[in-house]
Amino acid sequence: LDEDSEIGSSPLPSVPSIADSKWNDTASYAKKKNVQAWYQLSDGNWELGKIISASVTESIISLPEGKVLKVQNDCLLPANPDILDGVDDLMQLSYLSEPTVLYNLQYRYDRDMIYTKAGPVLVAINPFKKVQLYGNEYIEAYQRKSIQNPHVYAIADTALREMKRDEVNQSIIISGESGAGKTETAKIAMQYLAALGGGSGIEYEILKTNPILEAFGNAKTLRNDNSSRFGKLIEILFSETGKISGAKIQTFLLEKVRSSSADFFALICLKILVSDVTSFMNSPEWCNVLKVNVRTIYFINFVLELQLHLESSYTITGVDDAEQFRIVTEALDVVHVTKDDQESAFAMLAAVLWLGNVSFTIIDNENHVEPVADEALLTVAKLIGCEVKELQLALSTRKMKVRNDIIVQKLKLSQAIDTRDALAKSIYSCLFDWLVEQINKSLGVGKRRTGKSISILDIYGFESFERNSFEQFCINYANERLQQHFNRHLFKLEQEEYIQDGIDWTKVEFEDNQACLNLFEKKPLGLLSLLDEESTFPNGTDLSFANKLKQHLKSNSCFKGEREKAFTVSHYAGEVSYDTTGFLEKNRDLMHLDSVQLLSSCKTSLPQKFASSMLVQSEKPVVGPLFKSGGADSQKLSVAAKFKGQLFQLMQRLESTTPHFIRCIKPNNLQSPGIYEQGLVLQQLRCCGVLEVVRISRSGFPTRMTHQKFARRYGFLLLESVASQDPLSVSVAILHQFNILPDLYQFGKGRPLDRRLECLRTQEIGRFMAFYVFKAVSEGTRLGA
Ligand code: AOV
Ligand code: MG
Repeated sequence: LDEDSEIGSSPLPSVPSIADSKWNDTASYAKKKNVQAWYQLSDGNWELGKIISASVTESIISLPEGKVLKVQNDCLLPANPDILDGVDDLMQLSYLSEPTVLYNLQYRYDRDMIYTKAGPVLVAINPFKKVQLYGNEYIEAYQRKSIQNPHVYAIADTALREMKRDEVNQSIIISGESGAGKTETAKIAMQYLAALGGGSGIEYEILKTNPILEAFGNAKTLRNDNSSRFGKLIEILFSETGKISGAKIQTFLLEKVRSSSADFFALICLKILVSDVTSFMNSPEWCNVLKVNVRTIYFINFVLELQLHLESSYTITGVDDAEQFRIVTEALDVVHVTKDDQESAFAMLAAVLWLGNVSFTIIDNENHVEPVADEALLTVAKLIGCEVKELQLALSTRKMKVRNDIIVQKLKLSQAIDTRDALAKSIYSCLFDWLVEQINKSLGVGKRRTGKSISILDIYGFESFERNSFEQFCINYANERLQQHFNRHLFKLEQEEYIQDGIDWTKVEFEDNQACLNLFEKKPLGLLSLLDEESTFPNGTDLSFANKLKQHLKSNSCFKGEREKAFTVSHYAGEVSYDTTGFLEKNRDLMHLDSVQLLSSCKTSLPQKFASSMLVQSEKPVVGPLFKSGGADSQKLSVAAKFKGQLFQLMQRLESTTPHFIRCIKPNNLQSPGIYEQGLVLQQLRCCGVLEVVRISRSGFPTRMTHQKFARRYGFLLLESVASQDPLSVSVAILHQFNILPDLYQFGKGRPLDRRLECLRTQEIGRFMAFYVFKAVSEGTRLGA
C-alpha cells in the first residue's frame, strides 16, 4: 500500500475474532478447564482466575491468594490470552467486556502507557505525575511515525494531516470528569500543533495564553487543584502552506461565583496576587501598586469566608505563587498586553478583593445602610479611579425609574451586600473578557483567513458534588450536549450510513441521551424555559421555581422532584441532585445601572471599558426573555439563555469540522499517581460509551472505498485480465484472486454524495458513489501484506 492509503487509517486488528464478550458455547464446558476467566467480587471489582472444572451451569474457579470458589457460569466472563495483555487498541481484544477493558487499561497504566485507542477514540488516563512521553524528541518521532503508540500527539498529527488532505476544518474534542486531565491534554495537543505549524512566532504566543487564562480562570475545587472555571475553544488557524497564522479563543460561562459567597474569585485573585505572603512582600512595587499589605490581606473578609468554605487552606501544595506570578506577567508581555494595562488589570483584581472588605453601618431604624469610609472603601475608590462619594452612593442607594421620574431608594443591609458582591463579580468577569479580547487581538483575530483551522475544545467536566447549584446545572447541561455530539458521530451517523448503504448490519445499542437533552431544552416545558420564565416574574423565588418544575415535569423519566427546593436529573453520567437555592438570582445576574454608571464615571480606563461593554451587552438585540425588574436595571439575556445560545453556536461550529475525540479518565479521587480504582474508571468508561464505540468499530467496516478507486488502486495486481472493465467487475476479480473471505467485505449500494461532510473530499468522483466496505481483516489476509 502506498503511504496515503486509506487502509490503515484506523489500525486493523490483529485478531479477527468477532468474539462475544461471553462464551456462547454452553455445551463445550469441558473445554473450559484451565481457561482463565474474570470473576466479579461482591465489591464490584473483578479478579482474574482459572477454571478448574466446569459443568453446564457452574464452574469451580481458583482465584489469587489460594481462594477456590464454586460459581455460577453467569458470573464468569472469558479472559483474553496473555498475548493480548496491554494491546494498544481495545479493538484488538478477542473478548471485549468490562473486566477485559479495565484490565487492559490498568496493565498499560501501570507501565506509564497512559494512552490507549478505543477504535477511533483516544482514551487518556491521568497519571497524576510526570511521565516521559512528551517533548521535542517525541514530537519528532510522531511526526516521522517512528512511534506507533497511541498518543495525543498522534491525534493532533492525524488532525493536521486530514486538514491538509481533505481541506476540511478539524476539531479535537476533549471530555471527561473534573480533574481527568482535559486541560493538560489540550495543552499537549497545542504543543504538537505549535511545533509542527510553527515558524512565524505566533505559536509561542498561543502557548502563552494558557498560563494567563489559567491564572485568571482556574481555581482549586474539591476535585481538582487547578480546575477550569470556564469553557474554552481555541481555534488555531493555518495558512495554505500549513503554518500557524493566528488563533482565536472563545470562552464560555466563566463561573463567577462558587457556593453562596464570593470565595471563588477571591480565591483566584489571591492565587494571582498574594497567596504566598512572604514572596509577595519581596515585591514592594506590586504592594505599592495594589495598595495592599500583609496585615490587611489577612483581614480581608473574603479570606475569612474562604477559610470557612474550604476545609483545606487556599494555597496549593507544590505551587510557588511568586513564580506563578512571574510566569503570568511574562506571558502577558508575550501577548502584547502593555505594562500599563497589566497594572490596571491587577489593580482591578485588587479592587475586587478590597470590595469584599467594604463594610456597612446602619443609619436609621429602617435598617438602611451606608458604607463605612474606611481603608477598604478608600482603596477601592482609588483603584478604580472614582470619587469616594460616588462609590458610597452606588453601594447604598438604587435609582428607580417610575414613569418619568427618577426615585432614589436607600438600600437595606442585605441589598447593599448583594450590590457590593454584584459589582465585584461584574468587574471580575469584565476583566476576564477584556483579557481574552486582548489576547485575541494579539493573536490576530480579524486578519484575513486563508487556510483551514484546528479547534481544540476544553470545557469543564461533568460535576456532581454533595450540593449542586446553578453552575453545575449549566456545566452538566453542556456536557450533555457534547455527549450528544459524540453519540451522533460515533454511533448514529456510522450506523445510519451502513443502513443507507444496504450493508447487512446488526444495530449496536448505545445510551442515547436525547431524553435528557429534551428535559433541558424543550419549550415551553423544559428546565431552561421554566427557569427563564420564573426569572422574569418579580415575585418568582427559588421555591416557586422548584415547585413549578415538579408540577410540569413530574412525569419525565429523567426528572425527579425532591424535598423542598431540590430536584434530580438523570444525566448520562449519573444522577445529580440540584439545590435551586440561588438559581433565579444567578440566572438573572442583574447589574444595577447605578453600578454601571459608577464605572463609567471612573477616571481610569478599564472601568470605563467595562461599563460600556456591560451596556453593549444589554443593548444587543435579544432573542430570549428580557428582564425588567424595577425599571432601572439593565435589560439583558438571562445567563442560562446566553449560555444555551453559546452552546448552540459551538455545536454548529463543531458540526462543520471533522471531529477527533479524546476521553480523559480519572483513575482515583485522591489526585495521586499509581492508584487505579476499578469502580471509578468503570463508571467513567460506561458513561462515555467507550465499550460501545469499540464494539461498533470492531464489527463495523473501518475502510471504505469507491469501486472506481479500488479498481484503480489494486487493478494492477490482477494476474488475468477481466472481461468487463467496469470498476465493480475489476474489484470482484481482485477480491477473488486473493481469496479474501466474503465475510470480510461487503459491497455497498451507493447513495447521494452530500450525506456526510467527510464525503466532500471525494466530490470530484461523481454524484453517486458505491462503497466497498471492508471488515476487520486478520494479519494473514491483510491486503497488500
Ligand atoms: P481537567 O481540566 O479535566 O479538570 P486537568 O487537566 O486540570 O483536569 O488535570 C488535573 C491535574 O492532573 C493536573 O493539574 C495535573 O497535575 C494532572 N495531569 C493531568 N494530565 C496529566 C498528564 N498528561 N501528565 C501529568 N499530569 C497530568 V476541570 O478543569 O476540573 O474539569 O473543570
Ligand atoms: Mg480543566
